[in-house]
Amino acid sequence: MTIRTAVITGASSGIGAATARQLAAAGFRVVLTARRADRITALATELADAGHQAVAYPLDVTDRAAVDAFAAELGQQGPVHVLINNAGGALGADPVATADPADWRTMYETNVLGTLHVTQALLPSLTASGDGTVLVLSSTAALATYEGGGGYVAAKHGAHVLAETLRLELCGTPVRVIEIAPGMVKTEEFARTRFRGDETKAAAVYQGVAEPLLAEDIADTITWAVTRPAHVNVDLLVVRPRAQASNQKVHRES
Ligand code: 8X3
Repeated sequence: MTIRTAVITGASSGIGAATARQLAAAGFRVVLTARRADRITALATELADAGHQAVAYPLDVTDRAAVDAFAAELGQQGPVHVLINNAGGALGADPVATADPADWRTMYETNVLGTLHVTQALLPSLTASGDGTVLVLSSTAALATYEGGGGYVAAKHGAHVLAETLRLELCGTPVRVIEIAPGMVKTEEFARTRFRGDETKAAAVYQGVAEPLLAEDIADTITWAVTRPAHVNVDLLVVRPRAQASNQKVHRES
């Protein structure tokens, strides 16, 4: 059987890196993309040393020309079977009244247009594979809002709509569209990036939560979803820690 190829965006840390490790362990050839070349190169080396097939391709998903060049180069190596649209993130937690429009623009560009770019560029290859999967990593912020969530919530709602619309449009083709919507996941960078390096604010997000989800929990969910038989489409899966019942209902032990 030919080895299946999975492309992971945002593979330099957190959920993306954990997903790369788990998909490699599940037998995929993994193509790691992110802006930070040093990180994905180190991860590709780690995976290759462990006997897996892994390559690193530095890429900014907001750069359409670069994404097209990436897809053209990858296309010469055979079909892509799985695309994990993981690149994205939050910037700021300001109220709508005072949020910086530049943050909103950046979040839309990474979470929505980045996903659009890579999906459009790889869709011919995913279709040609005869059994393709597009996975959109959204968020519980894609489904409901909260105070201070504004720009991130709007962007993740955009990613959710992209996934829903694409699933409708691809019905009848050999490509399925999966959306995974995680709640609170404690990664090394998500909250730190959101609060621009303010460790106190970042730590407060998880304060008192006994067991927030970890990147490995979501990687496990992603790996499960993409390894279901081809006729099984996990449309939308919401994953939260047990201590979180909604975006704002979080059990914290003082
Ligand atoms: C992360 C979940 O609650 O920080 O996607 O918006 S939340």
